[in-house]
Amino acid sequence: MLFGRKKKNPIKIADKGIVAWKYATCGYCSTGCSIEVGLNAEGTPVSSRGVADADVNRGKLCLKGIFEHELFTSAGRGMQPLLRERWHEPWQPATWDASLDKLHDEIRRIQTEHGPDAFAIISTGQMLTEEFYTLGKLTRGLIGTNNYDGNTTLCMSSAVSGYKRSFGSDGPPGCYEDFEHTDCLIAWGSNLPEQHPIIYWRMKEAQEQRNFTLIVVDPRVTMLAQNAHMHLAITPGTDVVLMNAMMHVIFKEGLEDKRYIAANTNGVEALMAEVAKYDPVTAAKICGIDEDTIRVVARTFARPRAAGPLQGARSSPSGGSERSEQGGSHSPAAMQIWTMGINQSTHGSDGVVGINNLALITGNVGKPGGTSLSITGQCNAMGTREWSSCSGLPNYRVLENPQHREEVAAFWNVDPAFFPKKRGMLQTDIYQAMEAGQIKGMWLIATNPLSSLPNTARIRKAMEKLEFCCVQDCYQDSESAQYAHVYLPAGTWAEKDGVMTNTERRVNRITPITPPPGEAQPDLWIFNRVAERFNRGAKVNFPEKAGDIFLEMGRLSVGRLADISGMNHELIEQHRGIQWPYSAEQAAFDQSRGEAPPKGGKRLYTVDGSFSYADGKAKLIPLPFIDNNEVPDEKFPIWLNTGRLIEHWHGRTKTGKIGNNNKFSPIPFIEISPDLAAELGIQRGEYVRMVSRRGDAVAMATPTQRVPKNMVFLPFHFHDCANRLTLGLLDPHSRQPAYKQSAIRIERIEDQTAAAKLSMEMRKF
Ligand SMILES: Nc1nc2c(c(=O)[nH]1)N[C@H]1C(S)=C(S)[C@@H](COP(=O)(O)OP(=O)(O)OC[C@H]3O[C@@H](n4cnc5c(=O)[nH]c(N)nc54)[C@H](O)[C@@H]3O)O[C@H]1N2
Ligand SMILES: Nc1nc2c(c(=O)[nH]1)N[C@H]1C(S)=C(S)[C@@H](COP(=O)(O)OP(=O)(O)OC[C@H]3O[C@@H](n4cnc5c(=O)[nH]c(N)nc54)[C@H](O)[C@@H]3O)O[C@H]1N2
Ligand code: SF4
Ligand SMILES: [Mo]
Repeated sequence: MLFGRKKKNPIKIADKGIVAWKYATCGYCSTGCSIEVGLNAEGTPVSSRGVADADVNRGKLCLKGIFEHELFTSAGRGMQPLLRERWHEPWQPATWDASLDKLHDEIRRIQTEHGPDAFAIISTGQMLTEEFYTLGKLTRGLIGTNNYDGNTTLCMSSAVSGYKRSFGSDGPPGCYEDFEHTDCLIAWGSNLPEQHPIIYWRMKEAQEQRNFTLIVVDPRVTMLAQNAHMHLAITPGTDVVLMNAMMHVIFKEGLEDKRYIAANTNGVEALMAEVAKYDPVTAAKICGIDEDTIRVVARTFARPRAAGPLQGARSSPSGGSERSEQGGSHSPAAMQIWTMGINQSTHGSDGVVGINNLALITGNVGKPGGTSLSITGQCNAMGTREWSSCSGLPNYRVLENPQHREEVAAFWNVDPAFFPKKRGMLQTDIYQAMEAGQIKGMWLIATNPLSSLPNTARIRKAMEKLEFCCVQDCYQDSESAQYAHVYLPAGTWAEKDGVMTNTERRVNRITPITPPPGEAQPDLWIFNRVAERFNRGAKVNFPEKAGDIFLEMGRLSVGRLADISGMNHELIEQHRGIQWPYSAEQAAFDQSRGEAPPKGGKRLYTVDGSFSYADGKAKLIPLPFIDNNEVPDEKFPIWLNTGRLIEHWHGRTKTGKIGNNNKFSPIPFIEISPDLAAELGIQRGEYVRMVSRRGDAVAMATPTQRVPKNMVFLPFHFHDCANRLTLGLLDPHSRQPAYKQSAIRIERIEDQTAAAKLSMEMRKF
């Protein structure tokens, strides 16, 4: 007998008439989920699903991945190249030839008139790796500007800089499987359930099995904090103080791993001398975490099993010894992950070094469950770090090293003297140079600084000053295109062919599922056409096919940290991604064993003395703390914390047009404490005005206990909103902006109708 809904109104899953599924990797976040897109008989993409036998996501997707196929036909896509003489004039449709000639001619004109570095190229973490490599070859090998950088300066540059300072090279040493081996996880400034939902799911599954201790450091009660054994609501921007105090306790109580420190590190004496100043009593006054909590967290991290499960924790159902992958027993392991709460700070690079210090002094690098794992942001922020040449030359080679310059010049057939001898400006510095009139032209590729850089008013002024700007974006309505003289319509995601690298160094494949709309072209095609214009005489080789470019990159990677010489497009797709390093030698060995899946590199630095510094040792670096942030005061008494929501992606050029994403938060809002709202006379659902020293913005008030009384949280996804307010002081090492620490005041708005109208304008789409 049928009951209820089954009988009355059974749910029917619409038959979309899918005849084929095609393979890709999700193009939003760096989790790197394997996706299949379903095509109907007409070849139209109509559905997306997770790939069951992919190790990363095991069949799952989050709500961005599930609707990703809707991008192909979403509103605002660029269909043809556009040209205009001045940025405030109307656009004129143009041919590809005319647009690309214009780009070439303006680059050369500006370089001739003002010097080679007066033209800047800004790239992204959201293209495919073969595209990054090709753009790098074009920029470093033919165009020759040293002011070439990417939006990763807004995102991962603190992690990159911190890894380089500690370990001698960039490259996250851990993997998702570490959750299955760890005894303690500290998450610093990372809202995993919303920003990396499938990594969160992997972590949660592992935690349900073994109930390791989870400690979350975040000024907000995020969903991750709600799930933690301990939530440390830190004073914004002071994580380094907490880290120093934890190290103080670890050394004082003799909890450090002396053998590991002796075999693998330099600098322990200087570190001990510095952290001696950060006793928990003194530190507590700065970072807002009480002294007892500091001690418990330090002990739990250094001795995760001796400390036993924290309050509320169930005892671990499985013992310890079987956790070693090799089958033998291994010591308790503790790991740390972090994201923008650390990187986006004036102490971003130091925060990363502090995390690495904690990992090194307790011997928690390169072992199962013991790692210091930066959770990457954009889908291919890793690919750009490895291959774009933004910060140097391919595969973590640096411009400062003459041997690296020689190697790459010989490989590309260019003159090594053409390469600069040191890295040029980073993106944030490039904007300041634009303001100062040193940079006259710009090519923006897959990034939207007018929405994403701090202090929009200043960015506008800088963009208005440009003699020439080219925007290459899959959407014509990106805010930055307002200031462009040339607009190049690009394909996106699975309209293109190539690979991306995820947070755990897994290289995964995207196959071209559908062509770009109208006359739009894949970014790779655009770079190759630009290259033809600079490569008279075809001196440098630019292969057309992504698969061939990948093999070329493989040859350039032999013996390097990110060795991919054992991979090719087919093998990658077949195994749903392979982690680097994976050398040709390893591939030959794997092949000789028959069908076994490739043994890519799960972890880095797994044996003593294998760090990238010349002596194989990592550096322990003292971190004195100077508070240079903008902090709340009488005039601007509230912290402005900015970040993200699960349903939206950055400036919403994509998710703002997908109904099933946009409906969850179509207008800007703030999380505000009910007590603060009451004090200001603000009701739930009313619009408020936020004022900083830079500007003002309007958002709807949603009272919630998630934020302390002296802080509001504002998602930065909305047009002309969060970054009108942010200051974005730069980290001295990474030049990354402190997006999460600005001071504002909040004002009640009398005329709610006018405010609602303004807020609708901010939704833009
Ligand atoms: N849905 C969705 N997912 C995304 C993205 C997206 O736009 N949408 N973007 C991707 C990208 S590029 C990135 S970089 C990642 C970002 O991923 P996350 O960094 O996890 O996300 P955010 O919301 O920027 O910030 C994380 C947390 O940092 C906290 N925080 C603020 N100040 C401090 C501080 O001083 N100390 C500490 N410890 N924490 C602090 C905030 O309260 C916030 O909860 O997400 C990626 N995933
Ligand atoms: N206040 C505040 N500001 C922030 C942050 C914060 O936490 N708070 N976070 C910062 C961080 S971590 C990041 S990563 C940045 C992100 O900053 P942006 O890079 O500016 O953000 P997106 O909106 O993702 O911009 C990507 C652009 O590329 C286009 N695009 C997408 N795919 C393709 C493609 O395949 N080809 C081409 N040619 N175009 C494509 C999109 O339409 C979009 O216009 O924002 C930063 N800004
Ligand atoms: S978790 Fe990230 S990679 Fe996976 S489906 Fe969601 S947005 Fe895509
Ligand atoms: Mo990011």
